Amino acid sequence: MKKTILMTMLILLALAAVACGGGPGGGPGAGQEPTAESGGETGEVELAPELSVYNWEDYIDEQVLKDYEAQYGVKIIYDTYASNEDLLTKLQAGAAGYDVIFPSDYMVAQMIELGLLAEIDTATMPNFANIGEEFKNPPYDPGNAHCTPYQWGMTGIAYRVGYPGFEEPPASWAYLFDPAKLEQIAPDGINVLNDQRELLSAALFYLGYSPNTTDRAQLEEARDLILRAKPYWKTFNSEDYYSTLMVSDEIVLSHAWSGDAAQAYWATYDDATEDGNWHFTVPAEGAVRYQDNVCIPASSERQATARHFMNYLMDAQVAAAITNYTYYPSPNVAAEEYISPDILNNPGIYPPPEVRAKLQWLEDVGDAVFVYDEMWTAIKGQ
Ligand code: SPD
Repeated sequence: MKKTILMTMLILLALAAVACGGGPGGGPGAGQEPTAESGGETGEVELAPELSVYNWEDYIDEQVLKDYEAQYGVKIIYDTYASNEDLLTKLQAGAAGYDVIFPSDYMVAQMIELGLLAEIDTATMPNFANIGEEFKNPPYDPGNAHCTPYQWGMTGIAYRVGYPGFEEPPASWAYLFDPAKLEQIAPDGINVLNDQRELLSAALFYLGYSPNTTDRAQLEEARDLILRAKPYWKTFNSEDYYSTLMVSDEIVLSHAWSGDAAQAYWATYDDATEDGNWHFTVPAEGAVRYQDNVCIPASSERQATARHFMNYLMDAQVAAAITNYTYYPSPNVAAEEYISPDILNNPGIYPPPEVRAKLQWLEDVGDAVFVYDEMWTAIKGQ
């Protein structure tokens, strides 16, 4: 398996370089003995003995965490969540104790509005210079006053290559919602993302509406479309669907995030055919593009250490190691020389302009969020 070996070598090289170097960014603070955290900025901070990190499932190379622990003596307490809304609920409950979180674009805006995020100053983070201009100063967090970009991606359809029930590629949301197609495919298994904005967006795109609509009638139409299709879907899973459902052929089609689909592709890659069993396509009606971010809850009591960890994640070699593991594109342009060419040149991971043109960001919908919540309760409750 040539490509896997190549990728493993790149990851090892990147990690060895981090281990031998003066620390990510080479900035001061590297190699300091940890003590109880004392204020200060990234370059001067005395690090806390522990840091609580809360991320999406399978969204970081564990070796990156181990390297940080070994290099800085900070023990990372790591936990995962399934959706932006689950993360929000945990933070609003107030008892989480998390120091670093990874919300998506629209959720960053919601959290800022609710006062849930701490402010940061990227001028104190030398590795922020590694982030591409395209990803800085996003509308949902002007001036990156709260968060730094982590990884990005797109939402589409992952499908089992060679399955006779659909044309290839099945580039339409009709494969999730059209009863004629569902009748044919459902016996072999369909999964949808267990994510309210994502699933409602797929339905809204299919109906020709904006994924950010605040029109109640349109949202009710999307809800009803989903409820009609729901009996045909085998699972609602956005955490481990690619490893437990796709790779094992429990299903033939999944609503999917691009990096997760790429993981299934590589997990089933066959040297003989030089292909994987799972491909990814972006529906013609339009699809979501997202940017996940590294942020610090306002409630964190270890904010200086959290900022130090944020800076570490933006090191070029660390960011490359993460992308080489997750298969999600990195906003870190300095990382590109360390990212496997198989990933950089894969249009299912780094989309070409004609695909990018079909993608739309999810935005904070203001008070309409309560209508989205209501639709989601109806969808999951029936
Ligand atoms: N397995 C990691 C999935 C993280 C994907 N980001 C979610 C974006 C939601 N709009």
